[in-house]
Amino acid sequence: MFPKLVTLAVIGLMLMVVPPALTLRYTVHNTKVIFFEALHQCIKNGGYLAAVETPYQAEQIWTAIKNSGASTSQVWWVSGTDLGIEGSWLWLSRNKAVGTIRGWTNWMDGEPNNSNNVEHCMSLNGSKNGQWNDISCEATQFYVCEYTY
Ligand SMILES: [Ca+2]
Ligand SMILES: [Ca+2]
Repeated sequence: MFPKLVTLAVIGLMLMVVPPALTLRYTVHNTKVIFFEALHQCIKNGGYLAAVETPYQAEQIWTAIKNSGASTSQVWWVSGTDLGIEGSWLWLSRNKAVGTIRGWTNWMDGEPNNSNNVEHCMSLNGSKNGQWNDISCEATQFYVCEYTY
């Protein structure tokens, strides 16, 4: 009886802490577009430009990128931006601040650096296993969409 209670407690705890985004699926688009075109294309496809809220999601997305066969020297857009308020990062696909879940972020060392005061969109760096870098929203890069089933 006691182990059953523990199991139930663990399942209950998992339901509380595991984000609903576990049920997301991803598509990797190896076509270069600016950030807002990526946002647009994902919506047109019935999804959204991806958010990376947890290490699990980061791993899922990185796996999808590797499976896409693209060179990992490339860069992929995800939906983080600080375009509205410099230094204040949001996921456009979540209406939530970056780092909302347990403060987790995945920036590369020294990033975000808002280089030349023009870097307001988040990209995954293929040469850094998908760690994040802020770059110009006008750069043309690949992108990752997410979909709820
Ligand atoms: Ca910025
Ligand atoms: Ca940067």
